[in-house]
Amino acid sequence: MAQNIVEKILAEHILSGKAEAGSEVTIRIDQTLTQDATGTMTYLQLEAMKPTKLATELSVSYVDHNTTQIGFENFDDHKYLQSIARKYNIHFSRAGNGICHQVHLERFGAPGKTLLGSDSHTPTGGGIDMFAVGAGGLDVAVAMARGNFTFNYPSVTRVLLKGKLEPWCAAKDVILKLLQIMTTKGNVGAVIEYGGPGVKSLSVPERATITNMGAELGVTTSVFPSDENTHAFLTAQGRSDRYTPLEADPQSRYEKTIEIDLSAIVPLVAQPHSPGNIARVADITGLKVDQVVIGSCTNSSYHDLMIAARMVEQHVLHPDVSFVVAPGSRQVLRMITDNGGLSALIGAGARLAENACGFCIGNSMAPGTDSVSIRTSNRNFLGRSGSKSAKLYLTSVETAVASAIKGELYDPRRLGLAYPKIKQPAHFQIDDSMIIPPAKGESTKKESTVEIFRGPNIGQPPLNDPLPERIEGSVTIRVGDKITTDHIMPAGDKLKYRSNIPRYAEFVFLPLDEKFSERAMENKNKGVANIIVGGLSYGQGSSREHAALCPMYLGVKAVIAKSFERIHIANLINAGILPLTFDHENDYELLDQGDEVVMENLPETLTGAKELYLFNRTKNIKIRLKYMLSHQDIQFILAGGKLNYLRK
Ligand code: MIC
Ligand code: SF4
Repeated sequence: MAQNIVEKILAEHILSGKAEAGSEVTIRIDQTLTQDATGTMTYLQLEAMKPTKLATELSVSYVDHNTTQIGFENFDDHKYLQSIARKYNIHFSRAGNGICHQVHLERFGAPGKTLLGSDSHTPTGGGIDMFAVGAGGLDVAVAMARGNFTFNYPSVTRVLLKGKLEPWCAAKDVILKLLQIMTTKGNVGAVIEYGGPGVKSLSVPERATITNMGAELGVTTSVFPSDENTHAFLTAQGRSDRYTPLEADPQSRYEKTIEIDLSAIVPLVAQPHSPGNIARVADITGLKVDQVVIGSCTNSSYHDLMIAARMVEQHVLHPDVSFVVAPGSRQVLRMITDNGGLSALIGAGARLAENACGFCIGNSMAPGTDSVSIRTSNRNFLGRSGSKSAKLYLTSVETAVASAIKGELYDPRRLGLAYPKIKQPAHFQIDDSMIIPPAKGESTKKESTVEIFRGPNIGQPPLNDPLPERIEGSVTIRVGDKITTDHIMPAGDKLKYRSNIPRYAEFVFLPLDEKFSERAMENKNKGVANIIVGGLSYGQGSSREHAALCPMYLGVKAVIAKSFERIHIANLINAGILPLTFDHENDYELLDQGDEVVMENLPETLTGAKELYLFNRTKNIKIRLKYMLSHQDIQFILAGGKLNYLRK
């Protein structure tokens, strides 16, 4: 039978379950990646599983998020990660080598492979035809220890690309267009497969910009075919041996098809405070700009940086704009250094930021009060930049630089410049000296002699209690639709507490309610369970399992929402927190902050697939709830989380 690309890759990797949309399957994972902000907890959980050997073909630990190093915490954590990498035969990409997704694409990504990463933008790897999925740290630890990952077999949406982009219109505008069509909610369980004649006009880094922001659609991942452009990219990276062609068979089937004519794409912008709030750049006039930032895993490739360099070569930047450039990797930085691109940028007044996440996660370059920041990154959630009143607009590099030149959000087509032609180099500059490979022979030793470095910031992975008979508690907070993990567990200057759950838990829901953590702790100390009530698409955004672990630490026992996003619901289950939905969405209105509630006979109800009710004592009403949990999920919840279950 004709197969699409997703079906082909999954057929090669499926270990158990039915290849049917929505049914639970377990697949073999070839590669994993972690980054430092989720990595410390991932490896603490890996250690707790006591594996003797890793089950993956390749695992890489990157340091790219927490590189600001104010205080001792980050550096200590990096040392912990480096010692763990040595112990478990993991490649270690040192601080300074670049953003995990960019470096992985350059140095490790390979068509047809599966990749599980403890970062929601792991699907960047789909640009090189990997089935690359973001997950919580514990799931990545399990993939390293056991070589597999369990998820719902996806439904495949085809995005058929026709035509070719016009000058000044970029890959970023294509994904912003798709965000306009599909929005950021309601896409859980889908995978996007790109196809059609337009694919050939896009290079691997351009494809990676598109698959990167599939994360914002909420899809499981996105993939491009592997073709001559994939071959050219791998060859230029000195890795042509990793090339295998992979295309969809003619007549293969898709759940649905969306057609995009690339030649009709125009510069677009995601306005505050959602990547799905799309408008045409040309339709927004007179928006004064205070800051422009080029970078992040979405737009920090050699191609992106060179577009910026060529544009500013021909112009002086607007004096009211602070212009920041953060290359994606050491490879990109060295290449633009050697070819004069960097000099052009600095000559124009660019501030060079580290080739790391930095500004994107809000731990540097925070914009000022009420200011407007144009960024090439992927998320513009309220407060994410580190400045609550700032307004973040997400655009292509072309639009961002045009805006830096003009001092206002500006359609690059109006600059009247010749569009810079940036050719993919025949050979990228290859220098892997900042990637420490696994020590030869370490894996064959029975007892590793590697000593693990643990600074005072490194805690223990928190554990939940087994699910009780009844949950008696209070609605500690009720939040609205599209609550992101940045709302639940802010990053920015708090990021350094990622390895220290009790400390980090002090900031749960900080952007929404400064008193939440205190209230939850008080309840916990009185033996009252905390219940969170959420709206649609609860837990959008990042893969950070801290958005489940910290609430769990504070005694949150259940989250009742209108709907959940994929990674976050998995993280809640892993933490032993019950994720529940309303039978009638309007019942959301029947639960207010402070209401006293009770749920009874929980283990029996879940294992017997019985109806679940919550009794709201304050309002004296019974509310019917739903749970979409697999047999396996229920086992994890009964045990008080996946780690408890696995250790038993
Ligand atoms: C993000 O972009 O929000 C992050 C920081 O990369 C997160 C991971 C994290 O919170 O550490 C992600 O996207 O998963
Ligand atoms: Fe880093 Fe930003 Fe990409 Fe997250 S989205 S991995 S913080 S660059």
